[in-house]
Amino acid sequence: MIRNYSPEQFINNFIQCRYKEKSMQEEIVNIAKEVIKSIRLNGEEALKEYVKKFDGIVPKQWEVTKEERELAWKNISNEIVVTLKKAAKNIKEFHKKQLQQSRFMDLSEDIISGQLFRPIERVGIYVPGGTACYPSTVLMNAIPASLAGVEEIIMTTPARMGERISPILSVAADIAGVDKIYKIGGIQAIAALAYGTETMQAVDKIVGPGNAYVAAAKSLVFGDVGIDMIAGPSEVAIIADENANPTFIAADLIAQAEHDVQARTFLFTTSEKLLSETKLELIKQCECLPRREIAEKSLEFQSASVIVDSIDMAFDLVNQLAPEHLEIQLDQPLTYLNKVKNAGSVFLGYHTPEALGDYFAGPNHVLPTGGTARFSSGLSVDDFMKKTTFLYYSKAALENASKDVVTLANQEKLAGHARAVQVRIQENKQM
Ligand code: HSO
Ligand code: ZN
Repeated sequence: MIRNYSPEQFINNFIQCRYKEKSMQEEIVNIAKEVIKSIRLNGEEALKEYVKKFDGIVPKQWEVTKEERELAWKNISNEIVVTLKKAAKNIKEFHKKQLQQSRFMDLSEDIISGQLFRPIERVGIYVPGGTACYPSTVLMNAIPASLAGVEEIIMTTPARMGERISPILSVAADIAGVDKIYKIGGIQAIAALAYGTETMQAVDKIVGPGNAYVAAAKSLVFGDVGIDMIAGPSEVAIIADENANPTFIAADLIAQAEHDVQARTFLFTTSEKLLSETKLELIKQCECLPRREIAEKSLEFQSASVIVDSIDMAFDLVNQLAPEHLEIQLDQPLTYLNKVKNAGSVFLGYHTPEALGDYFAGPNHVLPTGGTARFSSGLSVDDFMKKTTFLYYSKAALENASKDVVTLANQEKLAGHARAVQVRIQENKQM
């Protein structure tokens, strides 16, 4: 069960060794390199070859047909449809407010400048099949893309027996505004999205989670296309004092731990009593958990509890950790928000479990992991937009700036740059 660390031990074991853990397995990277190169050079033929090799069966056609998408609606319960729609509505409402308008920075007679906001044209969303086949992931990735105005949203996911994709993923894709779904998984999917084939047009950016093979493939195609991030194991950190409820805390730690044996959970508390009660709760609640083995391994090997002298100290450690999720289970939780420097998403108070955000409330669940919240953010509408600056100078404004630009150009020994200004000034003078 979750082990105790002193603050110093915690820093040594969970923060300072952060970079060593991340190096990707060479073997996986080599396989990804080979598959990507082959699909990039030989398109469709190579794609079929690898799908056959890794999945056993090649689907009759890559794209899920309109009829198949319609049929999926009949294969899931009405209850789940209603719930998916409600979640989609909340996610849409939250993300709509992130939309930014193109804007002028300067708008005078002589100088005009500003920024254009434009959607990325084509986006690919990778959705894993297998056990981590989550409709919530479809909503969280596709809704911000659709709100940004992406022209074509393409989802790829592996097909069961080469033919059927999960009907719930298909319905979630319809609700979230996905244009096309392809029955391809793994490295092959990332390669086909990045470079296109005879039957598939390449995309400009690839988002979405995946296993180690997908992660390696995404990092290899990055640069030729954009990617969202390389997600590591999911994490939660909880800050609590003696007023918190150990049953709630244990439940939230387990909700994180059940994701994956590599998932990480952290509890920072000023109260020894709360910690020991939480440990008892963890044992009790794990007993009747379907994914008990996974959760127990995560709690045993990837997790930590730390007794802190003060809540300020807890925030200091959390800011160094930069967790994906942070729960503040304290009275008056809002008053602590300004202490948060590094975290993907924050959950405030006793009645805001992370699970609420994972599925339903509105904020995105695609978040920076492994300390990357120090410099990056969760998925948002911005990830599907580009910013282009623009500038206009009148003759008079250029004349005003000319001396300074020429000085800098000469200093950099770029006479052509200086001339590009001077020819215009001279022309002005002749007129
Ligand atoms: N906690 C995961 C998201 C998720 N949870 C999906 C359940 N389904 C990473 O934020
Ligand atoms: Zn989750």
